[in-house]
Amino acid sequence: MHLEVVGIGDPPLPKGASQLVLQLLAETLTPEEAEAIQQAVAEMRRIDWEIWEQTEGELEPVMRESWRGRLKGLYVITDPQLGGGHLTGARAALQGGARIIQLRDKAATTRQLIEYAQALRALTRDYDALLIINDRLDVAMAVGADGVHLGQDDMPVPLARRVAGDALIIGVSAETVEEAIRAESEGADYLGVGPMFATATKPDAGTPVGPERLRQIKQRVNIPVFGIGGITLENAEQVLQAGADGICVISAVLGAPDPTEAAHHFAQMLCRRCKRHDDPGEM
Ligand code: TZP
Ligand code: MG
Repeated sequence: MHLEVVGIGDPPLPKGASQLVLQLLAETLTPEEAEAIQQAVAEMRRIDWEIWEQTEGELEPVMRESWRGRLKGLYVITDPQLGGGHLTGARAALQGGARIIQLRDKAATTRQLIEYAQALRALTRDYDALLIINDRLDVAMAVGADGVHLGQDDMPVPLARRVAGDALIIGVSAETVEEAIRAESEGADYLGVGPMFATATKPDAGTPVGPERLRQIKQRVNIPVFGIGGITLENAEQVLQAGADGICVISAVLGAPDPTEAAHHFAQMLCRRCKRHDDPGEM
């Protein structure tokens, strides 16, 4: 009996299917035929693996480049206490024009986080927006989020990269120029620099570093930089003037009487700035 591999199958056979087929045919196959089928299956697996290895190497840089263009604009971090909770708040922010949503909840159990993250994954897909998970690389990977955001006390970037590979955005909080340069050299995809101004949302955020720090950091790194902390519609222009690629907010959007309207004002401000710089980006 001669068997030739003609395709991998569409849809592919479920895992273990070849064993099942062999069991079903066990009484009708000669040992030589069974051996030939086993070899054909092994060959298919080898071809499958080769294709995976080749395309993975080619696709990842392309994927990373496509994110670069999306790491800008209005970035809203959800809060369980603000804007009606994670889902309602995120929906309002997206309706107003947010392009990136981060799930941040320091009190939730892992199971709750997974549930929020899964719901936010579906929602952000509807709006073609990015989903980033704060702190938890495992949750980000489990729900197919676009990325994870890590602080200076969280998992070191090289280790996160080792676990996640290139197919995940890694954002890093940086307060100083040194932290920013290190994060970029370790493989961070974007930075959150702050706190820009005093904020009550994160009591341990530290002394404000101001837009000037963001300007210094922008001069030293090539990855996108977001200003964060105490940003309002009144002071956001200072952060943009300092060179921010986007702004990251919680209370100014989710604590507003109408979060969609607040997000819309921020998005318009960012959009006007893009037009001034002849940037065809949508935000
Ligand atoms: N990281 C630095 S400041 C901050 C975080 C999460 C809080 C930002 O919240 P707000 O309400 O926009 O100041
Ligand atoms: Mg953190």
